[in-house]
Amino acid sequence: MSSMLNDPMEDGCPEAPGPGTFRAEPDNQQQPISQARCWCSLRRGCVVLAALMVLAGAGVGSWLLVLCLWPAASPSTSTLQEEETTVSCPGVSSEEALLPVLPKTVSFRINGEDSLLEAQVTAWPGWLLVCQEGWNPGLGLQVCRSLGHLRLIHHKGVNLSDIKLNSSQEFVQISSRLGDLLEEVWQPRDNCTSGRIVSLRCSECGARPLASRIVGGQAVAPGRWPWQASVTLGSRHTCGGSVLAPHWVVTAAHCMHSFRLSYLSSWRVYAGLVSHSAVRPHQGAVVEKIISHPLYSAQSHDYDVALLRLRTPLNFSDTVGAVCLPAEEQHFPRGSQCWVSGWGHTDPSHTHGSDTLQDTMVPLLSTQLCNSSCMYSGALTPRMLCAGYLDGRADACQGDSGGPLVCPAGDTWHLVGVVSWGRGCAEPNHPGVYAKVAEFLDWIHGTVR
Ligand code: 4AZ
Repeated sequence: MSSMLNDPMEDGCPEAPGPGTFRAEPDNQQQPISQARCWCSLRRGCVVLAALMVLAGAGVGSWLLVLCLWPAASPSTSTLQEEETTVSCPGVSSEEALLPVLPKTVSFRINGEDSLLEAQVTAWPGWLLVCQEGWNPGLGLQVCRSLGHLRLIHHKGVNLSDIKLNSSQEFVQISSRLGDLLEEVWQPRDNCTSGRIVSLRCSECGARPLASRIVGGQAVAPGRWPWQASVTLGSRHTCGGSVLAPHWVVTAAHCMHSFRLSYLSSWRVYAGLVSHSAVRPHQGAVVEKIISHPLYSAQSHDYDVALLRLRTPLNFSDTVGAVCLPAEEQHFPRGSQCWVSGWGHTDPSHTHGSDTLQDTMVPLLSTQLCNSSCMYSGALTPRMLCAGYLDGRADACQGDSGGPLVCPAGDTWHLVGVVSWGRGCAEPNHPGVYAKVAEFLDWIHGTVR
């Protein structure tokens, strides 16, 4: 940075010749006429020459000046350099380039006790109820998934005459000719020809029924993160995990890879747990199947996700529940206040994890910044994201791996990252790196189907 803003004169740029360099000879009134005339024309010549030299000097000077100042004066070059410096040196400036958010053509929500499906279409004001004509179960599953739910639970048609409606309420109809492209089939209407609209229930996720009882501090009370799981090998906590459904937990592939020679039957998953000392070994759910992402790389940490299928389903309650996946095209911008939780080391110098579940808020960082030369120098792949602090204030650590990084959207929590790796823990300029769940949605849906 400093080299870019150096005074060009200091960099050996020659000084422009100033007016003081030229001086006319003093007048002498005591000289004879011819001599005086001669002296006079000589003087005139000198003046003309001096003027020419002044002009030439000024020209050369300004040319040199433009040449030396050019890099700093050119607007396009300076913008480029500022951006690069900004991104590669967070110590100097923590401003990052804003990521573009792509426009969506249709969004959904499920409203009220009747679970009525509503759609919002680009360039059309308000939320539209969805007519039943053209509806099919495949669309129901797609809508549930696009909202971050794992499954479709129930869908049905509701008579418009059975519900109270605003007189200005508008509708949207599904055009059958366009097949099942979620983005393109929604056409606004004044009414539904069938007189029926769609009611949709997706699998529950992302809710914290007991969250209102939390008063503050770092102590994690039961129910604060109901999707938090502890993945154990024998009786030993090895990694965190997140509950997606009664039979499914997502964790990091490296957790499984490190112990790939262990017996499948030695793995257990505990949910609804806060303190490990309160665990009864038989309470854990037996792991029936470990499915690591087929593209996982132990060298690069790329594709660091694995799914655990449980032999018996978890009992959902106030303290055990599923987290939502990221909704389609849901963008959590840099600075989003997300939370990471786990039983990992509370001090990088410690050799054991924490008995009680810990959590901390970590803001999302842009991958551009995190991949800069001051941080991870390009080690992040598109399947990774960073969260944490440049001053190393708080971070995930060993034993938190596989656990959740969740971000709120209203009252609903979405699993944005899976604790994956990082240089040390809470080291300045080395924030935590997470597997980016949004990149694994197709693989997760395809696997748990
Ligand atoms: C680990 O070894 C680990 N600071 C997890 C997270 C981080 C570093 C190491 C991030 O499981």
